[in-house]
Amino acid sequence: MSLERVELRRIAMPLVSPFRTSFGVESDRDILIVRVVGAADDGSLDGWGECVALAEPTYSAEYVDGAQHVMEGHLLPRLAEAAPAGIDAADVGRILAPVHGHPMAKGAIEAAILDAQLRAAGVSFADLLGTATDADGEPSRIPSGVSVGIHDSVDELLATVQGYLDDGYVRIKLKIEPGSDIEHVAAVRDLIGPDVPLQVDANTAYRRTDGEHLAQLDQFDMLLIEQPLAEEDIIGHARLADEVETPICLDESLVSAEGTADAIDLGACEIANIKPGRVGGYLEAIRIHDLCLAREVPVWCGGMVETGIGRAANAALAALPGFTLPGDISASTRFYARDIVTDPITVVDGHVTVPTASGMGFDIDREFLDSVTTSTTTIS
Ligand code: OSB
Ligand code: MG
Repeated sequence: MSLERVELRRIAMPLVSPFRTSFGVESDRDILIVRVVGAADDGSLDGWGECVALAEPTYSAEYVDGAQHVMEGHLLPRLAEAAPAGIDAADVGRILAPVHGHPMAKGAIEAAILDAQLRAAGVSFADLLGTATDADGEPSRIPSGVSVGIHDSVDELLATVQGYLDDGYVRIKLKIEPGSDIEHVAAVRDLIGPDVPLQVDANTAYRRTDGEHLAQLDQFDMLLIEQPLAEEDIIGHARLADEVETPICLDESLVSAEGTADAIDLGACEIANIKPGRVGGYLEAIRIHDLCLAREVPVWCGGMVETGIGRAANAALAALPGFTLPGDISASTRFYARDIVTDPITVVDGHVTVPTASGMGFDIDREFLDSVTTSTTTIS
């Protein structure tokens, strides 16, 4: 496609309830949406991508103002210069590689271009991946897990978890931090019984010396412990994997296929959380899926509190065969009273049907999007 202009939109989206993790509390999201407008042989085309950077650099180094800044000043000019006549999503990673880091900003641009290309071809992302239908030719469905924030009291936590069980979620993930861990997990395991899959996410809140403490979680028969240690601490995670029986899963540490392969080789990554935004886009996410499948490392699709733009594409990705564990792909209503797409993700019998609308699998609710837009910067 040839790029005519790029719109960088910021939207304000209140969450239905505050979401607390070991790195902070989110009550409202300030989200950067990328729209690419261009021309194809058979007409004009349009594509949308969502940047998963949060408002503050507390989950990773990226944050939404920084993502917009690097797009305007460094990423979009490189695309315009490298491909004045046209751009293919498959080339975006290579063109932007001279800019170090900023995978969330790069991934959002690539996603918007991929969306535009697929829409122009009348093909869905699920068609491209081969995940639109299952082995019986029926529409693919993926199991839906929910990520539960840290609660002040165990009683409040149990009430929230019960609500999600009533909604049908088939897997519970609890956010933990020192002081809100063993007791909280014990109470939830007691509530949900032995058969509901359970896992925890520490978002880097522990230290290398916490192995003995974290080994107390082994008694609760959980799927995994997600990112207990710092993003850079691959060796620490490998040591922890020897000390703790529950599999260690990496999230923040995994930002590329190469790094994921190394973490696996070092014994630090027994399970991988693949988040397309964090690794620089859907194409790198597919490469990570493929290498994990070849190495028999189970993977699941994480979430970044996405709107329907990111959520639809995540669902198509999560139907690939290596995604053997339920992802954090909950209903849009888990976070937002109203979504910016006309076809928000829903959960029926604990499952999400893989979207097959052409492009990345969603259509924008333009009127509602406009109503939540706080700024638009157009680059042409
Ligand atoms: O660590 O997985 C995480 C949300 C924001 C930032 C980091 C994380 C999360 C979640 C929620 O756990 C996942 C979701 O349902 O979108
Ligand atoms: Mg995580």
